[in-house]
Amino acid sequence: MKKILIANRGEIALRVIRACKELGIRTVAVHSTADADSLHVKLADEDVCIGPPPGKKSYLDMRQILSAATVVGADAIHPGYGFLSENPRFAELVGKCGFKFIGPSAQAISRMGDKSQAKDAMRAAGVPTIPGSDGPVASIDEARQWAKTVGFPMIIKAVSGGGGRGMRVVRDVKELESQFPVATAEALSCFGDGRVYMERYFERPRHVEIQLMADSQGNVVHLGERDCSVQRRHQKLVEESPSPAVDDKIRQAMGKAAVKGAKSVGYENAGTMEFLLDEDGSFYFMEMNTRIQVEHPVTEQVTGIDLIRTQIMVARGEELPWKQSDIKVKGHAIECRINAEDPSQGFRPCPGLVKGLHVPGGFGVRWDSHIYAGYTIPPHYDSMVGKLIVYAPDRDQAIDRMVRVLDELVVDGPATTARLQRRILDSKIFRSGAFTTKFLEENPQLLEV
Ligand code: MV4
Repeated sequence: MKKILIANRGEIALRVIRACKELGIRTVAVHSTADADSLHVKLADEDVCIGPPPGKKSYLDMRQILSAATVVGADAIHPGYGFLSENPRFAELVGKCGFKFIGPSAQAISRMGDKSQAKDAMRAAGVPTIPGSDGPVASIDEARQWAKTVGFPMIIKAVSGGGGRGMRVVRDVKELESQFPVATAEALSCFGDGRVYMERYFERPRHVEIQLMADSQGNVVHLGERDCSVQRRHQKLVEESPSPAVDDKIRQAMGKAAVKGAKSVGYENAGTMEFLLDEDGSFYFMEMNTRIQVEHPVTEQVTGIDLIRTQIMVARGEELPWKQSDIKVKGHAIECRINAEDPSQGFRPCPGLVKGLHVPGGFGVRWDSHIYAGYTIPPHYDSMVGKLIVYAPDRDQAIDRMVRVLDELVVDGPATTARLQRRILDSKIFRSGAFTTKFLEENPQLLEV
């Protein structure tokens, strides 16, 4: 593998370029006209403009990306996260055009993309799943039947949804009857697939996910968990590893279940199994993400393993260099996603000029970002401007370090989420580790300035 095209932008494009440089692989950046001055374009060996600013006309345009890969003579394509990373048709087309897709097979992406089918596959493999309908629910009558066996409260989820989009909680038969048609209509308009399934609803769960890595020889290892319970409207704000709610026993059981599930579907490359962790320590499969995730650095910090480098190595056909027993989680890592959004104005995106920038540094600090002083954040894409990651021997020290670096960070120009994250990190409740996905809903004072 001599040349990789990165079908993405922003910090993840940069992250992949950096891994390629260390492996002696040439890099090709693709970009929209809005990203001509982007750092991923400046740092790549070659670059190709693939269209106008809207994602649909550039980073989501498969023909543009495949043409670019053909013209430059790339061997492989790294999709990053978002955009085409979990599009099975793209993964298939990449292969058909003679390039290696750095990720799982189109079949694995497609199977895990159907949330109901994914759940079936995991249940069949012996992974604990949330009690609910066996497969999609076709009618209100059927929905009522499931409510009788499962019990309220229940949650209606879109089969083609994911990441929290297209979900509806119902607390009694009346709500079920009124919400079921709304949920199916919404699923159809949002995902082009009106099918929904139902589950028992957990009121105060934690979101814990297991990082997986698999090679083409069928070896699968897990790299511990990440806790992503600090979210607002399904946007993660803080992620950490290890989870303060997971002990060695839960970690082992969850890791073993995730590896078993991944093996059962012939999974290859990096993936993440999301679990819902109940207050009593029981966990249930929620969904599998078939891409590298935004929050992968916290796992890299606590395991010492470069996940992007490993993705490229297994895509080249190399065997994983470690057995499960070689992988050790040490210390504690926390990540804050810094978004150019104004929390005092309902998290309104704040694109525009970054007049000045001071990046924090020091022991145990990592900044993964594509921005620089003089950079203009384009309004066409998501508002993440960087990820601040700290590593320390234990959770308390990691929190102290994160508070210190959040104080040091200066993004002059756009409003950012950094001060909110400082308040969260410095709160008693975050420090205690005893919070759930309802954290911000139950502590709205943290959102006030
Ligand atoms: C749930 C749930 C409670 N009960 N399923 C949100 C993301 C998607 N992966 C599934 N999600 C949830 N599924 C049942 N049966 C609560 C959530 C949920 C949630 C999960 C993880 C992180 C934040 C969340 C915020 C609200 C709801």
